[in-house]
Amino acid sequence: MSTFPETFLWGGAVAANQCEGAYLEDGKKLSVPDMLLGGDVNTPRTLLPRQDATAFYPSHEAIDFYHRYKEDIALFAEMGFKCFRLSINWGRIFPDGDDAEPNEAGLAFYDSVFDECRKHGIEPLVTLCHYEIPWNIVTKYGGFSNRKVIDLFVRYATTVMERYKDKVKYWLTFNEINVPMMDMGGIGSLYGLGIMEEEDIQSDHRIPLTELKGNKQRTFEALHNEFVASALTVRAGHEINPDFMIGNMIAHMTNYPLTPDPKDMLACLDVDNMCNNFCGDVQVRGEYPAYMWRYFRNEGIDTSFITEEDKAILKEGTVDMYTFSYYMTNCVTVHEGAEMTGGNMSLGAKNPYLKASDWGWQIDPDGLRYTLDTLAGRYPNTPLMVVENGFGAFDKVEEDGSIHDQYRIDYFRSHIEAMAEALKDGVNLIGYTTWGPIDLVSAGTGQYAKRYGFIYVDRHDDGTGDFSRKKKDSFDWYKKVIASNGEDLD
Ligand code: P53
Repeated sequence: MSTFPETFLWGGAVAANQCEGAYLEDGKKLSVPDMLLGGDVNTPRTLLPRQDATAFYPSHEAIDFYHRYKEDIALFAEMGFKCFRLSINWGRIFPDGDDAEPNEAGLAFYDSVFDECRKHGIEPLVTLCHYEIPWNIVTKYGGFSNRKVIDLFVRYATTVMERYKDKVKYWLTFNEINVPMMDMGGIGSLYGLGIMEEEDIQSDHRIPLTELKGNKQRTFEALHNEFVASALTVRAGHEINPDFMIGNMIAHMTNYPLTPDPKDMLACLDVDNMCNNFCGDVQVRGEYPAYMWRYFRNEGIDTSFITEEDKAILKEGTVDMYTFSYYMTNCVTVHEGAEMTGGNMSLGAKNPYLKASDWGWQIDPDGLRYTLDTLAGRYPNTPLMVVENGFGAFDKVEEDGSIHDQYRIDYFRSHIEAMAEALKDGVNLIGYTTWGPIDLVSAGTGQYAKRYGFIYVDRHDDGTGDFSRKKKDSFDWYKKVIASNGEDLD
């Protein structure tokens, strides 16, 4: 008897902008990721608010999934995937975001992708917005800070939910909706909310994403508009098909107090509430939590944008499941002099008990059990799903073409063991999709070199490579894991 339920959704997850490429094909226009150049572990990605013909943009071709999805989905099927998480690229359906009619070529593309999944018995899990807001929405509307964008998003969401109502049952509204809470200024607001200050939009030079200007008031207003858009989408989705399971998606960066000092514990509570709990509480419980009202008062945020009508919408549009990404944990302390995590994102103090990836992300499988148990306690009636988890690493192709990624197998094994423990604790966990089952472009650094896949893609940061696919050692390993329903992890 397996610890994992018979119906457990094993699979993998990607985002359109990180794998499709074909950035201007069949009517698509520019979206946020198409403006970004690559960086690396120490160098932030940069943005020039116009296209630069001489630059290399990783999203423009990505891994060419747009033309190779049949081959790729067949490989996922060979591993035994029950579920494939992917996003619909908003800009394929409404290229400018505000077009009068949807783009039929874009709709037809996803028809074929979902048909291909169904052919192999794979259940699609669709993210409606994964960091790929049409660029026109950023420059013309100010992203989600403009209430008109709520309507534009809901129109897009209902268009695709209506079209694919018999092909897709599982939906997520916004990827990692809480990311603006971790990085108020640049990346979170631009990726997640499509907002950039006018001064940056007018810039004639390349801006490192870490230097984008931010505005707290505007960020909270935009985030609120996304909550409303998400709730309206949940409500509309249930009218389109009452069987839909519609979830939220949170980047869960679990924190520990660095020391047993109660002041560290309280600081940890504050960070957790702001970064991890706030958005989930709104989307699962349908209202702003008390600690946020206190925060808004302390910070002098004008909350008049949260209207009575919006509050009713949030209550009616609570999600059917809570999904999250889990990569690492961090520590919080009020004490000075603590060593911080390095890499392309410092998110807290270093944990002396944990090792980190080459990108500074601390590896913590026990933290996944802790996170699952904590979430189950917080939202006892809501099924949970881990929709991203994975290990970004440099891979080496041997002369005979093999790729021995034992480090990746070790990472997954320990995290799957942690999920089994959580299931024994009684957590209602319904599925697991690993991040990047096939190598793709990193969101944080724009690199190809930060590889996540069971499948290797021959494509490199200097633009070379022929896009051919190869199985890594982890491919057969994950296949065995799925075939044994999580029992055979050797
Ligand atoms: P990359 C930050 C921290 C944790 C997850 O990330 C994050 C981010 C934003 O970069 O994003 C999610 O590619 C995101 C994916 C992303 C994946 O994690 O920076 O949903 O789009 O690719 C991994 O290594």
